[in-house]
Amino acid sequence: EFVGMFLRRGQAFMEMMTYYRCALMEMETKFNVMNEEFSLQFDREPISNIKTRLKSPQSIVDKLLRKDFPIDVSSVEDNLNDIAGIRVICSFLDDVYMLEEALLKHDDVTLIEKRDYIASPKKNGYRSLHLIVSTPIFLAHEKRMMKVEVQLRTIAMDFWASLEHQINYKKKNGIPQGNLSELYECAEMSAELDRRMAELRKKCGIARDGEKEAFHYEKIS
Ligand code: 0O2
Repeated sequence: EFVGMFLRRGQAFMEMMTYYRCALMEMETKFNVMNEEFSLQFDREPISNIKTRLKSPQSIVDKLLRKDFPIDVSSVEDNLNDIAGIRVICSFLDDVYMLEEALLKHDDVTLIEKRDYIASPKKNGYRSLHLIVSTPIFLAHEKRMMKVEVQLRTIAMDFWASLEHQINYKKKNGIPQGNLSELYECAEMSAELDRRMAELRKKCGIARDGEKEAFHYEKIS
């Protein structure tokens, strides 16, 4: 019913979703450019995969209702930060923080909020670095600032989160209470994998510090 009401004000809603889609395109390009540059310099790709998603109208309305916000377009823009989401799956743990630093050096990207679930994993074991950033899109007659949720995680973190999402996250009949510790142990195992792969990388020919130094960004303007 609410979704119908929302969508009847169709034009404004469609425009807003188009702007978020454009913001995702801009953000995806930023990460692709960083990956290309790094790959050219070091013959190694810090990004394994990128996924983007726009929140569905139903989930937008559900979230507005849940949080008691008005159901209209400006309320979405003011109150919700995750309409446009980009997930950047990184090769190694260091790459997560290297890409965060590189992104935040872009002078058209402003950090609004940061949640580091790698430094402080969620109770169930979920790990990822979440950033809410604002970035401009350039339209014919205006520049619009758009919010994007960026999730940075390693392949191991994504493995756990993708499977947990299927069997437990927000599910009514998720994993029984008694088995939650096993889920947590699996998250610990994925964290251990990240640590061991980072150690192995240090031992191979690639000088991590060399990469880091050479790829240290100055503020780009
Ligand atoms: P989906 O289905 O992935 O789109 P907020 O109300 O926004 O302030 P929220 O939404 O809880 O708080 O923010 P948080 O904790 O930063 O999580 C946002 C997103 O992170 C989720 O989006 C998931 O994509 C992911 N996430 C967070 N916790 C978990 C978890 O325990 N397991 C998994 N698999 N993913 C998680 P959505 O929209 O909730 O879900």
